[in-house]
Amino acid sequence: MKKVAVIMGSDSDLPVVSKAMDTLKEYGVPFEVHVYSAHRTPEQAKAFSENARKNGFGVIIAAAGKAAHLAGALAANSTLPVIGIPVKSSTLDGLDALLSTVQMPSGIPVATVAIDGAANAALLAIEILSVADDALADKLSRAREAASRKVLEKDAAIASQYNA
Ligand code: RP5
Repeated sequence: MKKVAVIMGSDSDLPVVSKAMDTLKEYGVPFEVHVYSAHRTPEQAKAFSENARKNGFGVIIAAAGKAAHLAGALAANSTLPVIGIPVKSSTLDGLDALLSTVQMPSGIPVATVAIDGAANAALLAIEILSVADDALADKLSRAREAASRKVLEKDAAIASQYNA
């Protein structure tokens, strides 16, 4: 199976990003984690993304806050799918990072999840890998069914409490 790269702009992003690692572990998807910054270590970020495909990666997740250029910078140097996580780390509540991550110019896409949406970033990466992996696709379906059952149980509990 291809690996998922999880790159964060700073170790201060880890509390948010760790949810992506938890989700990848849950699905048994191999991953590698690094701290590379588009601004503070641009050479390392470039070298990583340039070599990511030949190093066995299938998807890159990139998390950054403030003027969040990391996902775009990695996407500029790789044709692998890149998923951006805007991190809420500033006085602007993450809106700065959201806009910096999502507003990519045509030709260099970044699939952007919600502010601090690390679990969804991992799920989207898993869904991408599942295109070529039936066992992974089955796990995803089973998880969706289990999540639906939980909501239906909650519906039944609340409905029985309030409905005549
Ligand atoms: C971004 O700046 C990082 O991704 C982080 O969210 C933010 C603040 O970084 P630190 O100053 O906490 O290292 O590049």
